[in-house]
Amino acid sequence: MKIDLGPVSRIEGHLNVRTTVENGTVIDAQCMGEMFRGFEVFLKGRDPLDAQQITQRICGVCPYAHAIASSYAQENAYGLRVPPNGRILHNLIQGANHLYDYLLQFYQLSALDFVDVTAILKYQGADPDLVKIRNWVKAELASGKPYPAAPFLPRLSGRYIANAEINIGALKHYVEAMELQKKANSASAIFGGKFPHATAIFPGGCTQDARIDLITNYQALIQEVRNFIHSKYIPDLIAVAQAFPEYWNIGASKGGFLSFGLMPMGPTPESKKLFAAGALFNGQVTPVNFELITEDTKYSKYSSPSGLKVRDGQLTPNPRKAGAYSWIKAPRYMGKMVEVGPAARVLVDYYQGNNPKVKALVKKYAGIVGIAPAKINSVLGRHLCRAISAVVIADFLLDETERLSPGEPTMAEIKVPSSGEGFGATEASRGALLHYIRIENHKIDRYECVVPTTWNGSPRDDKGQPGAMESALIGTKVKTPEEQIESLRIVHSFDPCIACAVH
Ligand code: NFE
Repeated sequence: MKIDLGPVSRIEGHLNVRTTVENGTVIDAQCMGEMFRGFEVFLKGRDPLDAQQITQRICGVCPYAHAIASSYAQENAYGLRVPPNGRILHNLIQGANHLYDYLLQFYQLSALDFVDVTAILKYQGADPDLVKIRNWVKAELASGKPYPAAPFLPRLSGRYIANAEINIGALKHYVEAMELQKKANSASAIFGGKFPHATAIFPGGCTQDARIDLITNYQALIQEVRNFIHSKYIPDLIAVAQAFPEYWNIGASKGGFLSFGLMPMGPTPESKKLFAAGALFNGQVTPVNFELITEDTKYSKYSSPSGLKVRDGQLTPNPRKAGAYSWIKAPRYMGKMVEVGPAARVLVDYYQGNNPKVKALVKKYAGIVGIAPAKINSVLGRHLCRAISAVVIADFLLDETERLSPGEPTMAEIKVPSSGEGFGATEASRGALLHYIRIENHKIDRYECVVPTTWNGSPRDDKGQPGAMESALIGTKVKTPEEQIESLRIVHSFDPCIACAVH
């Protein structure tokens, strides 16, 4: 029996997941990106220095990642040497955005897959947020509406957390997390400009100065976010993991892992990074080579040739193409399917032995929840790796602020050459992000983005290999095939963003 799970809610953009279920098992899954955008088409012919501004509009969740990837690509194309302050401010703006995004993903986009919201009806206390939620849920349930108390209810059939205290605590944190997201965004805005589309991020650094008052404001905000991560986010995550241990064994993708590395600690984007770059197959990490990336289009709604390298990328929409089922292309590394995102970022770093803190945190949290690092390839593993990323990044950002030199330059002088090309790669919160720019006659001649959800949410490639999310869904046992809370939990663990994926 074929069942469409779309439109999938609590994600960004329009995604359908078409499943085929037999005897309570998903035997096939197709991820269908259901929108077209065309950024690469309309970037052609523009001033190269517009690229880090325009590409931020790909997404309202991870705009800074696009600005950073575009800036790195242009820095490479222009041969810029960024002053230390510029590199650090890039990191401070981007890192705060990661913290915002992890809290959003866990509380607003995933927690309600596990938390029993109806527990609030038992709440007897006087916390104003919880009283408000309780009264609202009660009134909605009594209203006779077909979908009362959305987005909290209605729920899909399945088991939720049983402990009322944990459920009620999680709802309180659901509300608090939004305040902390605001603080993380305010921290980014101090140097980057108003969220979501920062005007201060440029190739060569940042147009804002590294003033001491700005630094202390930034530190205070990140310190508050860090406290929340340690006191609420991590304990809530562990509570979910302990209530649903079966999800260490559900939702493994069936390929390799790819990370482009996050936050350079030296003068160039290629310097040693907080999280290492690498491609991971069978426990072996190899250096990333952008020339090994190709994009297949057999099942994508484009008539552009299949298997092109990034620098040759083309985008000719063909909505009625026979056999095509998605607006997302199918990027592959060495012709192989890979998962990108928090699990890839942590596993690549772990196996490479790059950051001792990452290794220690994997061991610590794996110990607390009683799993082996290999189980990171799972629904809970992706959630755990977001939390590990949050802990590592929050500490790093506070350290980075100490390395700023107030009064020193924050920008390199920019001279755009008449022609040139450059790759820029980073880790967006959802994973490996690559921008490529080619300049001719001072204008953008070609621009290509290979985006995290393009990897994870890809359709089949020309060889018929499923994308990472498709592969994670195939084989899943589902108790109620029409609803499939198990499949939804898998999809949410990838945190897909279709606006980015189709760009
Ligand atoms: Ni629109 Fe994004 C992130 C990027 S995902 S959210 O993180 O790049 O494809």
